Amino acid sequence: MQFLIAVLLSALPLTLAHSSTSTANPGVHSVSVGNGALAYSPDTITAAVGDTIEFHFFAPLHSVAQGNFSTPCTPSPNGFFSGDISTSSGENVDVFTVTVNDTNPIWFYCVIPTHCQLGMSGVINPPADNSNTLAQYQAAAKNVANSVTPANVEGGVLGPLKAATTSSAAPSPSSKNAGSRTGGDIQWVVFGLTGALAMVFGALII
Ligand SMILES: *[C@@H]1O[C@H](CO)[C@@H](O)[C@H](O)[C@H]1NC(C)=O
Ligand SMILES: *[C@@H]1O[C@H](CO)[C@@H](O)[C@H](O)[C@H]1NC(C)=O
Ligand SMILES: [Cu+2]
Repeated sequence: MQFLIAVLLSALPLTLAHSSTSTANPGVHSVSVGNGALAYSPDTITAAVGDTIEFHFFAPLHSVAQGNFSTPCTPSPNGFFSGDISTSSGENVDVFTVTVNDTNPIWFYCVIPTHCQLGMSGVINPPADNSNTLAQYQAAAKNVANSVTPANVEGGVLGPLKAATTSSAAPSPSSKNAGSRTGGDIQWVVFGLTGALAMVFGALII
């Protein structure tokens, strides 16, 4: 019995610590990138601090980079960048997830040549007073000769979304690392819970 309690107590902190990141689900905003058009859908997102934006990439080749309003199709220093995401058909398994840290406007564009000029851009939390608008950004983008690609993939997490029901699935080999990774948390929670339950049943049988 002491052993059983020890097992349960040891599993508990693991479960609590990880459930706060895996199941606490502040606003998650899903954005389609180039799904049948040179556009983000939606292209305007209102997000709270702590919310996450999930960029879902479609064929054939798109990206998302953070930029300044005043310099369309050009990255902002230390802004996020997904890298160029090449997809043979449909939707890529990799999703680029960015966390919103404040409510300042965040402008973003696709770095693939001509895409930003043709209107592939968007904004998170546009100014409430309409001092800067996405329409203005897109109009100015038409006059930009060449889009600029950021030097590094950074500022977000690139990889397949984890489904809570596929705890035994091995991580996809195509999964790439863009700074940090949150994958695997759910597996450990399920593993811990399964182990604890097995101990309980084992103890009952004995
Ligand atoms: C973008 O804006 C930031 C902050 O206002 C500024 O420091 C930076 O120089 C700007 N970058 C470009 C390329 O305009
Ligand atoms: C929020 O902060 C994280 C951690 O520093 C960073 O990776 C991410 O790019 C930031 N989000 C934005 C929109 O700048
Ligand atoms: Cu694009």
